[in-house]
Amino acid sequence: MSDIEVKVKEIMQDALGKLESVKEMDALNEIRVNFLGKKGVLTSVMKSMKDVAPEDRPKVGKWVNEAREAIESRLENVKTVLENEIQDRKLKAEAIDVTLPATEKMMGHRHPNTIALEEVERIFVGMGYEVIEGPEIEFDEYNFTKLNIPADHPAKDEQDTFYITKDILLRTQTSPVQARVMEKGHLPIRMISPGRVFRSDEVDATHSPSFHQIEGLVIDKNVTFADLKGTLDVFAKELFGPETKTKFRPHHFPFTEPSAEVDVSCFKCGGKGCRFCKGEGWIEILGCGMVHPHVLEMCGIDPKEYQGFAFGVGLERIALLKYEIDDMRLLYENDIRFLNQF
Ligand code: 2NM
Repeated sequence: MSDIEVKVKEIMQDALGKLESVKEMDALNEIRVNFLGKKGVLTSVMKSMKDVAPEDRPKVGKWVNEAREAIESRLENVKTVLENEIQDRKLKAEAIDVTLPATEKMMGHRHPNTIALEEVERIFVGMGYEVIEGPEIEFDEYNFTKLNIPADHPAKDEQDTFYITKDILLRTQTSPVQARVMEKGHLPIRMISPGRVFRSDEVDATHSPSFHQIEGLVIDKNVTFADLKGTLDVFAKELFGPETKTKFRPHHFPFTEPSAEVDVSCFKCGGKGCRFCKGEGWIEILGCGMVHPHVLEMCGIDPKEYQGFAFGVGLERIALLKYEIDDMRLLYENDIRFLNQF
């Protein structure tokens, strides 16, 4: 064997030997560069070709190429093995133990107001009512004037109402929505309007400057107080149970004539009197009446042809009663431990 052939064989053995013990990709690349790179040992043999006799050059070229191919092929094999090892290690490190208990998800809960509202909506939608919402910021005209509330009415006092300008305010009731619907003139009307209302009240167990109302309105030909009584009686029985009785007490509202407040028999004691109804046997739940002819006129409806009844319930009041909550402030804290109970 010629010196040069021995040298090429040695280089090859050296490279293959080093490849046997390679453990990392970096070391593998180092071997590639050292043996096959531009300044590598095998390349330097090729570069020294000028010192080889011309007739020997093809042979030397062949040896070098064979050595290169052997090293390259071994390099590729080792590379595949290393890549598989790296992949295995990665998979092991990222393995998920599916038998571990799952992390608990935080679940929200419907607010008692929402539960009560959906219940009230279900009852009235079942009787053919539409649910119609309107703006929380209103004109004085819709909130008061069109509802027959005179300039000297206590509700209009700056102490009781949040005014934005002289003519614009935060609505104190949802009846302005009904004034707007009446004005549109599509009759008959059967609607409830739920929503947020505002009054300049001090916060305590039964008051909040922002609360919710559901007001109802029916306008048609030949509507009487008997329709109002029948409707609200059905409502009370649906909401508080079939044994519930209703009692209509005369009252005054500017927008209805005659007007009444409605009590329901206590659903805890059945009317005998208990702690819940403060010994009364009755619990007040809403106000109502026949829509005042002047209100109809101001909203463009002829009171000789059409009549109607209206009512208003406090949503919080219903929620507090139905779920036996004794402090309204609990409804505004949104503590999930409280909300989860309903
Ligand atoms: C109540 C009590 C009595 C009422 C009146 C009207 C309207 F727009 F027709 F005039 N809507 N709601 C009304 C009547 C509201 O709340 C205690």
